[in-house]
Amino acid sequence: MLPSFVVTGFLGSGKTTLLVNSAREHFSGKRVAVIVNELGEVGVDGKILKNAYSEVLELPEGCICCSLHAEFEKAITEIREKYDPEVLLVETSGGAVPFPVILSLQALGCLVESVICLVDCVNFDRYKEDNTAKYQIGGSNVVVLNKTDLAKPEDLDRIEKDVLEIWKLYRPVNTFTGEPIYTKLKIYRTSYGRLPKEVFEGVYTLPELKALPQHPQHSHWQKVINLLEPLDYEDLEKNLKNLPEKVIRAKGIVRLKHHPYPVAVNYTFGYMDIPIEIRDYDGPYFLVLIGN
Ligand SMILES: Nc1nc2c(ncn2[C@@H]2O[C@H](COP(=O)(O)OP(=O)(O)O)[C@@H](O)[C@H]2O)c(=O)[nH]1
Ligand SMILES: [Mg+2]
Repeated sequence: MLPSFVVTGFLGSGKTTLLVNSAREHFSGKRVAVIVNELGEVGVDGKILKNAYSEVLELPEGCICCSLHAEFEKAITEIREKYDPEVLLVETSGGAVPFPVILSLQALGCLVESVICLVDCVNFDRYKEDNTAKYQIGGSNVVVLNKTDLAKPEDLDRIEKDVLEIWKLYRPVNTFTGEPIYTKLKIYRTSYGRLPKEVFEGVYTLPELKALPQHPQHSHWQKVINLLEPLDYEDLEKNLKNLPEKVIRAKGIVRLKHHPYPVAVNYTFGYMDIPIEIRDYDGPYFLVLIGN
């Protein structure tokens, strides 16, 4: 059976960062394939992941837990036939819940080693009431309290308590007996998703799910802005900061004035990160806005 890991978590919580920073290092020397599903017409994460992994399959537009269900299963089969990976990593979109993804993987003969849910400790209080976020926590058996470098230490204990409560309420249960199917949750605290190797050594293998548990309604939208001209960095920052609050996330690949290379832009809940250079990019320039 092909060992696989599902990385889930709310928009901007650090899923791609974890895959680039930590998983890659722990799997060095192994054939690793990555399937990434993003909200957004053109994949930004796919391009960042391709810098780190040789075999990356992108499923843009739509969501692997509902509209792209069949495409996701096709992608698993395709990537296995083409590449014969030793490990499969799946990054779900920030708007997806993990159960249907787990079911598809298990149905196609993958051993789901763990479902890792990233929690954005800086923005948790803003999104913790979101139904999708609750099912993401409930559907995981490893939770990573991420962005601890920016969070207040006193908030971390409270967030951990909240997460555990959500997990107990939203984890899948046996439909007949009502008994929880997952009995253990491991919680880590990290910055930039730097997890210890043990997480990737199959110590948290999930039991098999037999049926699809409840599934929340999705309510995310996205808008793509195509950019024809290079942008002024200060203007870009100012415009992103002035976006309406319903825009949770913005990302894209842009050209900046006075800068030689295209850069990937990342904005989450009012905060813009330092852009990352993508030197060999020659595709279109765009920003995707994602909101509730
Ligand atoms: N300060 C800080 N920033 C982080 C951390 N983890 C991720 N980020 C940043 O948060 C933004 C969103 O991360 P990304 O991995 O793209 O999130 P995803 O949408 O869940 O895949 C990026 O700009 C990351 O550099 C962290 O632990 N600390
Ligand atoms: Mg991502």
